[in-house]
This record gives sequence, structure tokens and C-alpha cells, in this order.
Amino acid sequence: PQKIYLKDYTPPAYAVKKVDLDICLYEQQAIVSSRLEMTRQAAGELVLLGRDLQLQQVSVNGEVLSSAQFRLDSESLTLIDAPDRAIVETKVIIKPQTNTTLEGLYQSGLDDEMMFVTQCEPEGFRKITFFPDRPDVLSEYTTRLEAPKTFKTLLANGNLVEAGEVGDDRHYTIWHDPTKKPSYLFAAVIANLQVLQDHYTTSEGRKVLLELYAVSQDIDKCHVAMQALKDSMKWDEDNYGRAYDLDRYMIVATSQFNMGAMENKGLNIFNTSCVLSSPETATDERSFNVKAVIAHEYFHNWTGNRITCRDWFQLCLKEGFTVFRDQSFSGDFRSKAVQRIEDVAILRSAQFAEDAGTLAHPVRPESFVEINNFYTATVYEKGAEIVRMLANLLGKEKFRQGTDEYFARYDGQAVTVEDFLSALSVADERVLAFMPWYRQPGTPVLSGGVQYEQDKVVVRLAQKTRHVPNYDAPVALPIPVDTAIFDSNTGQLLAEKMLLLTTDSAEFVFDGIQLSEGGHPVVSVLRNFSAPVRLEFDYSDEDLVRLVSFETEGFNRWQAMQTLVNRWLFGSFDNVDSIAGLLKTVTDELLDCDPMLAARLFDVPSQKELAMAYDSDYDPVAVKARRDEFIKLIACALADKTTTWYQALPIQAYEDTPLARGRRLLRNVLLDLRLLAGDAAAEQDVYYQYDNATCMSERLGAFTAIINHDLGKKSLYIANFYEKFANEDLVIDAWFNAQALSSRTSIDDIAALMQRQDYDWNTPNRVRTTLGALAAKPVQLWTQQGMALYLSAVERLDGSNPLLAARLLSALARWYTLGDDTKAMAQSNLEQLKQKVQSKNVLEFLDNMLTV
Ligand code: HT7
Ligand code: ZN
Repeated sequence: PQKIYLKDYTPPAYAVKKVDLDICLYEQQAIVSSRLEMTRQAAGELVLLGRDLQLQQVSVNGEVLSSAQFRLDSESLTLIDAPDRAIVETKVIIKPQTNTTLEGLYQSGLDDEMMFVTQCEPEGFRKITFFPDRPDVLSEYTTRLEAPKTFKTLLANGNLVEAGEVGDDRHYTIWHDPTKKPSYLFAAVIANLQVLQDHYTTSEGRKVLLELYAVSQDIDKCHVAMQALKDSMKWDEDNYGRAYDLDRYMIVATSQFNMGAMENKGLNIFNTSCVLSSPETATDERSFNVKAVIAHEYFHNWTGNRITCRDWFQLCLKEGFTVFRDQSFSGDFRSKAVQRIEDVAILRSAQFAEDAGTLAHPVRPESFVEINNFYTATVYEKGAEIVRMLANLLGKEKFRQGTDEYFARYDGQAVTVEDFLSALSVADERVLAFMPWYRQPGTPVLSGGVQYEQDKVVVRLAQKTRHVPNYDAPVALPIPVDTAIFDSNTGQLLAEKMLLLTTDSAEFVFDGIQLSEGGHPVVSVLRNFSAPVRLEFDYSDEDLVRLVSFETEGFNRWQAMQTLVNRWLFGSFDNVDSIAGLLKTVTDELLDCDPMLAARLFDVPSQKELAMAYDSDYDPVAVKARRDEFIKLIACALADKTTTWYQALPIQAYEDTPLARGRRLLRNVLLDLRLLAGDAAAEQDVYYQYDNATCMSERLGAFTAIINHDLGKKSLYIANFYEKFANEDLVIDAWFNAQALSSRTSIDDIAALMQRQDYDWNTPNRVRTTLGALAAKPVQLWTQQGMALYLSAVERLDGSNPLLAARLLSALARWYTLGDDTKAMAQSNLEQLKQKVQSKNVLEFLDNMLTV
């Protein structure tokens, strides 16, 4: 497959001022007619991209072209000797009914719930019509949709300008979007949906109609999303001075969708899992995620839509900035520490693994075969971390000055990462030094330690990044290190400072540190995880214990506990009682005021995260055994407290507040520990919690415990749960996932789940329930049987949904770190897969994965 390089970028030969699109849907196909007003703006041929389109006719300036006047291949239509000004009209037939790739226009759902939706980012528009389908071609769109009246909902971007009937029981709508946009933001929906409406008046006085569309049984689950949308609109005005710019904002929920959601201009399309929420059907975690995704897509209206990317190499420009914005938004609606803990956990488990493996790439990649393969944790999460470092470095006011400049300078344009930094640099020139963060793959390791003499404390820091093959030798990056000094005896905070390491190593001196009699300085570095690095700081075990007790910054308090747990797991610290003792004290302290943080302090790194510590000889069985042993020891050491705490958190009437969510999470953590410690009353408490649950967090917490601990009434509850929620696809997803995730569920059991007739291979949410679970169970995954099951699914999906197939495959990127025999088995399985697959998505990943 052909590789595309950033260095080869050239501007488009033709601009497209206006697009008129007409989509007529019939039972077996759709006919798409388009009219493009094109004008030459650079040298080159007039090339329109198109894939899986049956061309019926093409004309230029009113003249139908003969086959000698154009060249057509499987990817493009080239008009020979096209004039500098050309009205290009095409008519094509497409087959949305059989389009399983979920890109372009495709059918989602069956019968009453059948709908047709589009997904154009990054290159789906070319599956609808011929077009210069690249993000730097910005046009004004008018869209006509025509379909049988059974589809009463006909939506496209912008404002509704006309609606009417055309006979044959068919009707149409015409939409006009006044904002110029790239083709990847085009959207259309042909469906039969209910709508929830509301209004929001912007800070500029514009009254905006807000509409959330879903199938009728789901419409009452849209209220959380609606509130989140209004909160997001207000938040972007307050924090970035950005108001919404159209009279209408629509969101459509669809069940078959490859990712979370899509920010099409004025017409977002959402995976049902990221928009529907009700206490009975969505856990707190999912409900909170709904708010975050609504915010994310809304924030794209400015960071992505009004200012877009020049080319797909610049994807992090919109995604990194928008993730940073949605994380900040979420942090304003809950404990900031917990928000940071969760964001960092995702970064570490997904992005650090990527950076450490065969799929490592820079936040701004320099080449790709298939752009869909670059919607990665590196582009999104590490991209967000870079913006966070800049925001912290500049401080609130200067960062706002920089972003104001960015919006003013580039509104309506398609730009680059360099443009972004150049705008921010008006507030502070140091921003420009961050460019290497976008270019250099690999996670920097930050090491260091402390020396002190009288009132002078010296913090030594050094950085090192691995040399990723095929990239330049790594350079030193600017690393902001948020640092505090505490007194070891009194716990008093003595100094706080943001250090900036810009060289391979440096010393930072704190003068005038007044220590208590016999006390020493306890230095806490990388507070709030101020840079996306791996920290190897020379803390003593005793100082980590102290930091768990008196660090005032919640993230580093949690981190100190994590470091102790890691040290135990890797054998350099053996005092489990001291960890249990800390958990006792902090849980007593936080039980009433911050139960969410208390719950988080029980976190033990996942098996996948622990695997990161090995570059060779990784033994999943040993890692799991050690982890299980630790959790069991903790459960037993706390057995006298867990029941008391659990009883102090009785089920109460449902509330959606941070406190109530924290209580529910902690209760589930405690339930698990009690069962593990063999608490005789726990089993009845689990059944009670399930039977009397006021919401899905309580019910699923109990259900998971029943399955994980193989409780006596397990089959009864598996049946009960299914029956209760048989009509709720997302809850049934949770039912599949809870079973597949349990270490007691064998590979055969997972295979059996995947044989069920309600296991729908065309619905990515359902597919991920089992395969995502298998990927999270390395002990099963890295066996011949586990890999055979996993890779046969990848092979199957390679034909129907290559994007999903490749994403699933990427979970295996660190196969080469396994012990010799297992590694050989993994390699031979991957090599066999290579002989059987065809999509460039899967082939690109396989090629990279097998190059070690
Ligand atoms: N900008 C979107 C990324 C995206 C996508 C979404 C749904 C289906 C396929 C997709 N390909 C790329 C989502 C976002 O980051 O907001
Ligand atoms: Zn996004």
C-alpha cells in the first residue's frame, strides 16, 4: 500500500466554492447528484476522489463528458484538460444498505429502528460522491434529501430552508449551511426518530434551537445529554469566549457507529453509548462519559470546525486541543484530582503502551498508509497533554490571550500545528520550544532525586527518551515539573514551584527552606502530572508513606500510593501492612467528604499496565498471580473495616452528584474486597444490593461481583439481568462485557458468547464487549486458543469493517515482549493473519507490528 508523507503536502489545485448535493434514497440504493463550483487556484489536474461509487454521468459547464474526457479508477475521477472555472456535475449510485464499513452513507439498525446516517471523517465523503475530499477544501453546502415518507426525519447540516412532498409517498428537505466547511464535516440522516427540544441563548444573543434525536424508546434517555450540551455552550463562552454560530444544533443517536461521536457542523452523530443515559440503564461512569463526549463534540465547533486542519497529519491540532478542553470542562464538574487521576490512567494504559511498542508514532505523524489508523491515544491524549503543559506554563490569563489570538487569526481557515504555536507565542515565546513534543515519539523518562544542607534544597532532574527506530535521535524536551516541598515531621507545605527542565539534566535550588527540628524535606515532584513522562524519582518508601498522608495535591497523593503499590508488586517494598494502614486512615478521613478519591486510592494497576514494565520475558501468569496476591492481602488486612465502611454507605434514593457517585463507587470497591476476604455476610449483601438497586451503578456493581466471585446464585442473576434489560442494547452490552471480563470466564465461554444470535458482528459496541475483555485478560489472550479466537475475529472484520478490525488488532502491539515460547506462538499467529487479510488498515498495522 502507498505511504503518504507530510513533507509532500501541496495545496489543492481547485477550490470548491459551492456544493449542491442531492441524495435520493430508494429501497436498494441511493442516487447522489452533485454540483460543484470549482475554480483553479494552483497548478495540477482536476481530480475528484471517489470510492465504491457507480458513476452514471459527469458534465462540465453543462456539457456531458464522453469517456475520452475523463479517467476513472477505483479511487478517483480525473477530468482531462478541465477549464479553470468549472461547474462539475456528477450522478452516482451508492449502496448504503450493504455498506458495513460504517463510513460514507450507511444503514444502521433494522425494522422500526432502521436509519441511514453518514460518517465522513476522515475520508468517508468520497464514498458518497466524487469530491476533492481533503480538509483544506472549504465550501458552502446546500443539501437536498429525498426518501420514502416512512423516514420522517431528514436532516443535514445548517438551516432547514424547504420541505415538501414529491409523490410516490416520498418527501424531501433542503438544508443550507452558511459556514464554509471541509467535506469531512458533512452529515445527513434519513430516519424515523423522536426529538427532544430545548433552547439556548448565546452570550451574543442568538437563540439556538437544540435538538436531540433518538428512536422512540430512547428519547427519554436524552436529558443528561441535553443538560450537558447547555453546560458546554456556557462553559465555552465563559472560558474561551467562544459562542455558537448557527441557529440550530442537532445531535442524532445511532446504534451502529465505529467510535464515540462525530462533530459534523450543526449535526453531530453519536454512538448511542455516548449520548443515552438514565439512572436505570447507565452506570455513573457512562453517564459522566456522556457529558464529556457531548462537550468534546461541541467544543470542536471552534477547535476543528471553524478552524480546521490543513491536512490529516495535523489531526492533533483539533483533537489534542479539544480533549484538553473537554478534560478541563469535566474537571469543573467534579473533583479535579479525580478527573486528573482518570485522565492519567487512560494516558498511561493506552498511550504509554503505544509509545513503548511497535506502533509508536509522533503526536503529529510524518507518514501513514491509512489515516484511520492514526486516531490514536498518542494523537488524542498525548496531544492533550502538550496543550495542558502549554496552558500551565502560560497561566490562565496568558493562555487565554494566546487562544484568543488563535481564534482571531485563523477563523475560517485550515491550519497547522506550527500556526497554533505561533498564535500562542504572542503570549509567551517559550511556547515555540514545545514543537519537538509534536515530532518526537517515545515517552520521556524523568529521573531525579534530592539533596539538602541546612536551608538549601537541591532537586536534580534528568530526562531520557528511547530512540524509536526510523526517527531522528531524541532531543531534550521542555518538561514542566510542578514541585512542592513538605516538612517530614509536621507535614507543613514549605515551598511550591513549577520547574522547567529544558536540557538533559539540571539542578534546581530552593533556598530558605525552614525545616522543623530533626525534620527533612519531602519533595513531591510532577504534581498534578504536569508532563506526560515516566517518573523514576528517588523517593524513600517512608517519604511516599508521608506523601499519602499529607500531600495537599490530590493527584500526587494518589500517585504516592500507586508508587508504593508498584514497589510491592515488583518486590522492592514488602510492607503490605503499611499500605493497608494508610488505606484505613485515608478511607476514614475521606469516607464522608470525598468517597470518590477514597475509592481511587484502592486502585491497583491493571494487568495491561503492569505488562508495560517488561520489554522482554513478560510472563502474564506471574504478573496476574502477584497482583491477585496483593489484592487478597489487602482485603484480608482490612477485613475488620470493609464491612463497617460498606454499612456506612447504605443505598439511598438516586442522586447524580459527585458525592453520591463517589459513595456508589466506593461501595462497589468494598463489596469486592469483602467477598475476597471471605466475609460471610457479603454474599447476602451482594444479592440485596442487586435486588434493591436504585440505579445501574449499584446493579452492575453487584452483578459483576456475583460473576467475578462465582456466587451460588450466579446463573439465576445472569438470567434475571438479561430478562430485565432484554430491550436495552447498551445494558445487554454490559451483560456481555461483565461475563467476558471475569477471570473465571474461559476462552470457550467467551467464544460461546460470541456464537449467540444476539452477538451482532455489525455493531461495534457489541463486538468490543467480548474482544475488549479478552484483550484486558493477558493470561487468556496470550495463549494459542486466545489468539486464535481474537485473530479470527480480526480476520472476519477485515472484510466487513476494517477500521474496527485494525483498532482491535492494535491491542496486540507488544506481543514481542512475551517470554520466548509465547512470543514465537504470537508471531506465527500474526504472520498467518497477514496471509489472510486485505484491508490497508490491518496490513499497515501488521507490517509495523511485525517489524521489531
Ligand atoms: N472527530 C471524530 C473522529 C472520527 C470518527 C468518529 C466516528 C466514526 C469514525 C470516526 N473517524 C474519526 C471524533 C472525535 O474525535 O470527536
Ligand atoms: Zn474529537
